[in-house]
Amino acid sequence: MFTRIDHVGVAVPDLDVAIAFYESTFGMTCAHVEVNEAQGVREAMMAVGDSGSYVQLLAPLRPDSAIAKFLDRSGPGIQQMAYTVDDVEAVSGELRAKGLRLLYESARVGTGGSLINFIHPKDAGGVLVELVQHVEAS
Ligand code: V0V
Repeated sequence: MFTRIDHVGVAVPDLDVAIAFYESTFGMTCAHVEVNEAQGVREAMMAVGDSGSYVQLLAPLRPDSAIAKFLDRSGPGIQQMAYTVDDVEAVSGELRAKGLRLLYESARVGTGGSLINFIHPKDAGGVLVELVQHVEAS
């Protein structure tokens, strides 16, 4: 169902401060920065060596965004676990058939044009699980 861990998402109040911390403290490289208006985030993908694994730093664009709410409730920290899938609609359908709630009826646009959906944290042991289907740039 899942092919690998895609990234771990960490909520941060200030993206530039967090990027600088991850670079100078952990020696990670910032591979990509993007604003996703629909998700209400400014985010950075921090590469963990050459492993292909990433930490995704997520800062809120607006007070009513998912990340702002998370920061208000829990403070900075791990907000989500993301898995790569080959076909997000197919995997979402399989999970719905198992009784889990997916947050979106159909996948939405995520980092780098990927297609994403989320499993409600209450249906996944208290973890917000993101499904990520990478889409080749045409
Ligand atoms: C809320 N809860 C969580 C949680 N957020 N538990 C674990 N991890 C989280 N991140 C718990 C919360 O404590 C409540 O538990 C319960 O779920 C219901 O809370 P709620 O009041 O309905 O919470 P809201 O309004 O904060 O909404 C939670 C959801 C929201 C998950 C529905 O955050 C959401 O829509 N997330 C999906 C979108 C997202 O996260 N976007 C930002 C990343 P109690 O108190 O009832 O026990 S964007 C991204 O990842 C991109 C672009 C990408 O990767 O490409």
